[in-house]
Amino acid sequence: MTEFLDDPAIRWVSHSSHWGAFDAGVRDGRLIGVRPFRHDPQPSALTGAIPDAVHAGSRITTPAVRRGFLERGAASREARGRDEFVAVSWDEALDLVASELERVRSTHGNEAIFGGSYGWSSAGRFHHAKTQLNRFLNTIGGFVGQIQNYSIAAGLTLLPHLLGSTQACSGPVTSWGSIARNGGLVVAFGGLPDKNLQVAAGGPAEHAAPSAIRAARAAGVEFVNISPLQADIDDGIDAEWIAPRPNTDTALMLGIAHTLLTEGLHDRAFLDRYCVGYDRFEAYLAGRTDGIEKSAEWAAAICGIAPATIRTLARRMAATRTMITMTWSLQRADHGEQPFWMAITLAAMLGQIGLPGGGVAFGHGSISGMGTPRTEIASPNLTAGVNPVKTAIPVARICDMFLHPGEAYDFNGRHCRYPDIRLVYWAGGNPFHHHQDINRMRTALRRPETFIVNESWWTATARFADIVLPATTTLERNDVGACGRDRFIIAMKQAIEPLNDARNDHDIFRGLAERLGTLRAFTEGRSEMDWIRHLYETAREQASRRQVQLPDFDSFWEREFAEIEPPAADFDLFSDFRADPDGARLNTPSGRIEIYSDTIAGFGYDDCPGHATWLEPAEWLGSSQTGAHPLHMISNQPRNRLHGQLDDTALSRSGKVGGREPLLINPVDAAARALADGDIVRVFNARGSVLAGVRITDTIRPGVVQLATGSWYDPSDPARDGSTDKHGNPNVLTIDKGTSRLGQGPIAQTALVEVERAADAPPVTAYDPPAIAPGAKR
Ligand SMILES: Nc1nc2c(c(=O)[nH]1)N[C@H]1C(S)=C(S)[C@@H](COP(=O)(O)OP(=O)(O)OC[C@H]3O[C@@H](n4cnc5c(=O)[nH]c(N)nc54)[C@H](O)[C@@H]3O)O[C@H]1N2
Ligand SMILES: Nc1nc2c(c(=O)[nH]1)N[C@H]1C(S)=C(S)[C@@H](COP(=O)(O)OP(=O)(O)OC[C@H]3O[C@@H](n4cnc5c(=O)[nH]c(N)nc54)[C@H](O)[C@@H]3O)O[C@H]1N2
Ligand SMILES: [Mo]
Repeated sequence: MTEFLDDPAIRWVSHSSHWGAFDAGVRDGRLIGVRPFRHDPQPSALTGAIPDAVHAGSRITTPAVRRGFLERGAASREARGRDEFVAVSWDEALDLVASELERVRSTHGNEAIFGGSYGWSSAGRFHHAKTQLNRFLNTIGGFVGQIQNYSIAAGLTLLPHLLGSTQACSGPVTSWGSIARNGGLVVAFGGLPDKNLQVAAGGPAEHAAPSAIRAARAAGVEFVNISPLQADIDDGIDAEWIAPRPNTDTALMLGIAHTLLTEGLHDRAFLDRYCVGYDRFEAYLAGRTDGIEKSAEWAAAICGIAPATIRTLARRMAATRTMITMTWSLQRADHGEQPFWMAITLAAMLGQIGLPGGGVAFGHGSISGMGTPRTEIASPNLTAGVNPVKTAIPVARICDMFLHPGEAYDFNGRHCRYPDIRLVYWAGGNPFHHHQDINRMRTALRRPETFIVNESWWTATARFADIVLPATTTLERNDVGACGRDRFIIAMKQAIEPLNDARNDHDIFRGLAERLGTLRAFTEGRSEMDWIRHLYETAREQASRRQVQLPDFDSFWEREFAEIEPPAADFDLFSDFRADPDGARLNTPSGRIEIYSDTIAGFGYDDCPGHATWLEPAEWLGSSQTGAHPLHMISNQPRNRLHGQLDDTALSRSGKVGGREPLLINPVDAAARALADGDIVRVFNARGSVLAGVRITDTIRPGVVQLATGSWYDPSDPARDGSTDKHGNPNVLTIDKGTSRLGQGPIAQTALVEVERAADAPPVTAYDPPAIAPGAKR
């Protein structure tokens, strides 16, 4: 990289991304390299992949319409994902989209338009594609949306009932500084994977967590990594590794709680003063309600950890200042509410919630900035406005909605009905990346009459659309980058001209708003730079009301970043509640921590009762289904990408095995199948099959395999549902079901599979753009 840094012909342009801020090096209208933001102590390698992504062959080069849709409209929807595309002009494409929107809203009403459009979009806060789409749709009468997110759907729904807010999982949470100064032990369920700490929505300009974790270790804090994967805590931290069966952490924690109870190590005074419902939980723990004591032996039989290990850990947690931190992944599993509820219950029994460096939190290992909180101010953000349509579905119930219009479902105490969707518009998300059971989704996505996608690359979602509109990448436009968990606001300056025929999402919706007569409401008369200035100045004004001074817009734009001073003090979650439980009561019905929730119990859900409970997941290593599919698949976040973003780059490809996503497998399981490192295997279950490349390692628990998310879905026969994905997208294998009737969250971490050597290994073609026929009228 260094040889070009001094080249005087290179122009360096300030920019940012979900994985960090950087300067983009531009020569002759091309992005040729990046150099990391100078105030970033540990820049992510992901920024280095940006030039590859921007200039990838998989960029969409023209507005395109599926041939069947062009000729026969909605009647051709069965051909979605099978048809060829025809190139059209921007005017033709926008006319067609506008007339489809008009047709659907005048015939069926706005409740037939699905604009939830879940997805991370880009870091720039003005050109945030999903918000631009939602804002535009609001001007034409609204749309059906999605609530919660794929990351922490169950947690976001559960925690307000127990703790009165979502803060314990959305942050800020207890700071690493406090843990270093006051803590003794960090028990990390799901570990603290450094791969995840590269990322935060809107741009982590300062990657502060990895060094803060190392500093806590250097200060003498000890770490326990409770995860099927040893690599979930960096080697340098020297953590003890306890590897339970996946999705059995609730049973493990019950075993720990039982030890605390029988050895009198639980804090009765804390439970009495700060919590409600402990006695009802204790009756369950001790087996008074169901005749089963949740002893260490009972837990061991479920989670596969020796009773002595469970007891030792319980005593150690009680003997020192302990922080229980849990990654979000644990609630992306069947009954994912339970591990979160049980972690809170266990922390309450230890009596350390609200003490410096102790207690419980969710996500220290999930995303940058969770344990390195900054002064709380609002970031620059585009608002979507008011949606006249009040119907929104739990985020991960999209396919149920398409497949079962009008049907009833339960959600967080409410009885709801799925709307009847005719038109789907996606911008800034990739359901073929994020949603479970892709083969089921292929069927579901053929139900609506019209499917429109704005994308920069030919993702599987774009390939499944009727109308595809090519969007610019951030480097092709001006914006402001800001993340609610980071101290820096970054000027994202346009580095290159829009490539090919791409347009900004904002300009796409401007063109549609013009056609539908809502231009003024959509743009409010502002240009791109007017908007960026406006968003920044609004945030600056709000900050100054909280005694945080930011430079004016012109100074910010010239200096290229604005900095919020780091907070002087450590932060401890719930310290105010601990100091004054009456004055700072929680926003729960009791004002206390609800170990037993009357509200949730009152919903009468057998899949989410009134206190933390061990409930068998739909599939797990203790189930009867292990005969045909004996391995539990973990599909966690990828190290070399953000979800599906950046997959078409040398960096992401460098991590693959034989061009496929690596499948981590224990030597015992590999030997039983006569597999060697580097083999291409077929990973399968009743829902589908994918090819992957074998990586044998004893850093994974026997019986568990790991296949990270993000390799672009690449069906060997795109015309047929159920054909093998050649590339290793785990969502071909995952289950499309809600965590429970409470949270209805996605359950990607619950899936059994079998693995065998692949009979043949056709080449990966996911990055090859589809053939596009020239349009007649061009
Ligand atoms: N099996 C399994 N599945 C999972 C998970 C898991 O752990 N396991 N995790 C889940 C989680 S936590 C999440 S958050 C989701 C993530 O799911 P998504 O957020 O849908 O994944 P991304 O790949 O980030 O999709 C963003 C898309 O927006 C496009 N894009 C970027 N910038 C722009 C732009 O300016 N304009 C337009 N129009 N498009 C743009 C990108 O090219 C990309 O295709 O996945 C979920 N799915
Ligand atoms: N590099 C990179 N970083 C990312 C992302 C990315 O795509 N790439 N995505 C970002 C997003 S959108 C999100 S929401 C966060 C998600 O953050 P997380 O949900 O925390 O991320 P994961 O990597 O899915 O899970 C963390 C670890 O939990 C372990 N685990 C899985 N199931 C179980 C279980 O049942 N029990 C136990 N004890 N451990 C289990 C896995 O081994 C896994 O490595 O990550 C963010 N960070
Ligand atoms: Mo996420």
